[in-house]
Amino acid sequence: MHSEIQTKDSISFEDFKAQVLKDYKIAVTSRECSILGRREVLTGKAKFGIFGDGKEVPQLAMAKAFKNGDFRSGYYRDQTFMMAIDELTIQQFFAGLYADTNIENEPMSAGRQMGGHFTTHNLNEDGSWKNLMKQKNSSSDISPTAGQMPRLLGLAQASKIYRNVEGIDAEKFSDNGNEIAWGTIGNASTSEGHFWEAINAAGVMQVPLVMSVWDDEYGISVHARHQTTKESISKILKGFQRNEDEKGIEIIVVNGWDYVALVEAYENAAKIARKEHCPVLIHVVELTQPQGHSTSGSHERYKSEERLGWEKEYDCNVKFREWIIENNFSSAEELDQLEKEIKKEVREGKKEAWNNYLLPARKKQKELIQLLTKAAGQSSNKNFIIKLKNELASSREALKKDVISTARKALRYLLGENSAEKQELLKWLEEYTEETHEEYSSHLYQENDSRFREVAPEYDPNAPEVDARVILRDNFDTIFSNRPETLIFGEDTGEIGDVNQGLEGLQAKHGKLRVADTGIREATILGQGIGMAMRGLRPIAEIQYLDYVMYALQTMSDDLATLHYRTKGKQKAPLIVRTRGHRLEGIWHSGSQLGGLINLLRGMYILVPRNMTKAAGFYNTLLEIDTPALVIECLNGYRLKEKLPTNLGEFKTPVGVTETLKEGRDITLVSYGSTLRIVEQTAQELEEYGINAEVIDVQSLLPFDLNHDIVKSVEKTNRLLVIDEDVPGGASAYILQKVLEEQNAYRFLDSKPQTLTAREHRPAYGSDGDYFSKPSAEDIFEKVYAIMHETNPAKFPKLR
Ligand SMILES: Cc1ncc(C[n+]2csc(CCOP(=O)(O)OP(=O)(O)O)c2C)c(N)n1
Ligand SMILES: [Mg+2]
Repeated sequence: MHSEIQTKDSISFEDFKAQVLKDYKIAVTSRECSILGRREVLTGKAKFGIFGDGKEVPQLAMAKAFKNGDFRSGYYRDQTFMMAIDELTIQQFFAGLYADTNIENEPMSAGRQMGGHFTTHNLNEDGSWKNLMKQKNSSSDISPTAGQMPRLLGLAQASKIYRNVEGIDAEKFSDNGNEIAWGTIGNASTSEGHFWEAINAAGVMQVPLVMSVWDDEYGISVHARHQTTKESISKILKGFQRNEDEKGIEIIVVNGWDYVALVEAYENAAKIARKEHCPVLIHVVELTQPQGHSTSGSHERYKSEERLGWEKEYDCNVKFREWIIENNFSSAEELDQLEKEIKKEVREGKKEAWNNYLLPARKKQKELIQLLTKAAGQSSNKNFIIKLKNELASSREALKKDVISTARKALRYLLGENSAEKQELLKWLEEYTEETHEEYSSHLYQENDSRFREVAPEYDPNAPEVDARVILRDNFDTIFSNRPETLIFGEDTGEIGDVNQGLEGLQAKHGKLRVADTGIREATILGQGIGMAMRGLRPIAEIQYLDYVMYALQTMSDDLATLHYRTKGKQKAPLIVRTRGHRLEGIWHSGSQLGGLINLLRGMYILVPRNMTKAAGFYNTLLEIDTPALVIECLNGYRLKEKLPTNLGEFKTPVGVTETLKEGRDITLVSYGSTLRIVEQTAQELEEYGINAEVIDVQSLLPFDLNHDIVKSVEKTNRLLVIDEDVPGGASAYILQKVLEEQNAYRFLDSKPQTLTAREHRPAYGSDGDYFSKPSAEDIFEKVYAIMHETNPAKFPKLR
């Protein structure tokens, strides 16, 4: 349905008319989808509906200015735009509502996200990039309001990098940085910090971003007077407006029902952003919600009669229709006829989507009915199984869960029996379970990424011992020299070369765009990384300290960690997040909250190297693969001495592989990061008391010990203690779960498996605060000793 920008001036009346009518058709089709969509929810066929009704006309204008290579980062109101760029059909719209898991039917997320979360397919089947310059691109939406803002900044920044950095292979991603990142957001969501952070950063960075605010005066039931100072985002952003002397952002205000003004506004905005790389905000006012916010409630509860009346009159589709008739592009009768045809088309598309959705379960239902009939024939519980079968057969619109749950219940009636029919049923159930795993649980990580092998660091015979930060610095230098698509940015990252000098001198060598300082704004630092990674660059986003990852956590958890999963492998953001933590002091600088992170960041790797050679090896590995990762360097390790390897940029630390640092017979001590050094030291002290401990460095919390090496150690020592500086029940409990439940280490244990962690509260400040908050060498010694005492009190008499 898409049409390129062509306005009245440049084309004939007939052509213009055809374009207008085509647009009207999209607007009406989209509206009809919203109306029928709501009905599908109210009748129970779909779970939830949130639609783009009342926002159709501005999205047509945005689609006209949107070119191949451009990116959208928006929210759930944008169905009309997606239709206008030819990336959403009627059937696909409804397949999204029903959560059809077939990606051919439901390309937005294969049923993994609710309807209204839009995406385009940017990767080939094997995970490699498509040519993004040959298509229109939409980054995959997420539900948290303003969650799209950090990523938008990075999508725009990529154009700046492609325009200004030499030597990057841009063929699939950019034509001299002419691409725009188009943001959309609701008026109320501009109250979120993410919005302000991104707008300020865009003004500072001067990146080609066009931000549309769809303003319908409400955020669900809450009116603008509770949301926005002066009830107008464009009014209060006035200080950002660029002028002749100062850079800033361009601000345009336009009525959402005025087709001509909208087309002009979007054309104008696109020109400014593409050419000048100046961010533009378009405040689209006077929009409506013909059906209210979503299917969860009705807006009659909170809008006045007067407002509801106004919304009817200023409905953008109604106004568009009036304008078409006034200008003689069509008559009321012709439009009536067109609308009638569209209604029919949408009804039919909806029906087809529903049938397609039911088809796979229906096929399985039939198969199971046959299997149950056969199994019942051989069973002493025949009647019960037939009853189950009949119940399933009577369901006219059975879901997959109905079918599979019937099969699982039937197995209970076949307990103790061993017929060939039962075996057939079991096999069917196993295969079907595997299929559903693929439908609902695949693509959390990029397959094969964890299979990367180690490349050991190499050393000259007289390799110098250097401050460990030098290894990082020289390794980064090699990376930036060899790979023009890599870049690093964060607070104090550029000019001074990070707070620990791991990038010393690299800005001067590789340029201000590639080794860059940013403002203090962790969420959008992360977003810069996500957006640029989605456009083929290899960014490293630096968060100054692990404690401040919390500001970026929403973006990491909701956006980055879910991207590959929620698009079923159709989009990726191979971003490295670099930070430093562990073993500092006090509530705000202890850098130890690993339990929280491993729970919230499934979909990313979390790597905890014990020294800088290991850390540098992780960066070298991660640049070869696509899974996003968080690398936590040891804050107290930068000035410790390590030998400088010769194969910088090449040696690799594998993910998901532990390392045994000390062999032992009596007990397995498992730890990671800075705490590990204390564990190693204590293990030596234990030797003096006849306790021979094995020490294992986890190195990689996600993925965790893929070779199951820890259980091999426990098999030998029969005792297990996990030590870290997180809270009790945090990362140490995760490690225990993995080792006991997945690796079945319980079989080999002669003593209770235990954890030794920090106290439950946040760590107190100062050397004493640290000693009394986190596990000390004495704590570790005494804990291990107590375990050995319990085993052999005669050999290890009570210590205290
Ligand atoms: C972080 C977060 N808080 C709350 C919600 C629930 N929620 C969904 S939409 C919405 C209102 C958004 O209003 P607005 O930004 O004006 O967009 P509109 O729906 O009006 O187009 C809210 C509160 C959410 N999705 N995310
Ligand atoms: Mg709103």
